[in-house]
Amino acid sequence: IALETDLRRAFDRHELTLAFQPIIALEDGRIAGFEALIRWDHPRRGKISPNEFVPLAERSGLIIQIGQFALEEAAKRLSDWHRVTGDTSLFMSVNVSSRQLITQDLISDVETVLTRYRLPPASLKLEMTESLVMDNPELSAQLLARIVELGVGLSLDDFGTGYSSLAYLMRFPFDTLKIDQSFLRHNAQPQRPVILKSIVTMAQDLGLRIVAEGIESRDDAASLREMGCDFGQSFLFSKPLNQEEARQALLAKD
Ligand code: G
Ligand code: G
Ligand code: MN
Ligand code: NA
Repeated sequence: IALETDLRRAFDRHELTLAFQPIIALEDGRIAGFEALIRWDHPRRGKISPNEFVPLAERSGLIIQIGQFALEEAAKRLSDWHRVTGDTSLFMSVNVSSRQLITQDLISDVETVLTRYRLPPASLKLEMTESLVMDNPELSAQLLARIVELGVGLSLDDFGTGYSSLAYLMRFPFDTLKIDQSFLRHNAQPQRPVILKSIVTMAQDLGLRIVAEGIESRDDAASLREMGCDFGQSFLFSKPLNQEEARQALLAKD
């Protein structure tokens, strides 16, 4: 409860920021886009992980305001980076939690930032986990369909870890699948290559783009690329960056 009070105050005092982790095209190593990740630097406790405060924000309802902040900030940064690089295919993926989809007028918020920052709709992606649509699958499917109608991308995060991963692909209009880190990080299981290959093949056959998270070695990056995996997102390529570092990384390319 104390932390919840702090979180509300943190929001009012602008202690929340976004970090941006590059998403790399495995084909040529360039930065194809970023995932926006919320950060809280608590005045006394230091950095607090979103794994800790996002669930809290969901319970208290503050996730609505935090989500609007993240969407707005991410869109603003993306429009700046489109301008400085001249590359409007650069994309930004923003995490959205279930509570936001159901409670917030997410669709009009998305329309607002697309217009305000004159973003090509396809350069904005919303990223969600499988647990997202558990409570209200009918409504979620309708809302997600309207987001897709705007031309905005939808990524299924943490793919392969929930029991209903495959059912989700049939039910909801995702265009990108993010392979969960646990398939790559600290994973030397003998079945791993077969499972990765199957996921990539299936995703390709479904016409989905694929991001592999948590790639640990150049060898893994190379074999994923050969399998047909489009993108990698991991510390191997880059940690999450602040906005200035991200801008520098974009301008430093080639
Ligand atoms: O960046 P880090 O590993 O600490 O992120 C932990 C988790 O927090 C990730 O799974 C991510 O999906 C989630 N997260 C990060 N930023 C946001 C956000 O803006 N909104 C929501 N709902 N979740 C976020
Ligand atoms: O659940 P989600 O995929 O949104 O979580 C993304 C989080 O995973 C980011 O906060 C990021 O810090 C973290 N992350 C990304 N790449 C790596 C990696 O290679 N190793 C580890 N340990 N964490 C990573
Ligand atoms: Mn994510
Ligand atoms: Na993930």
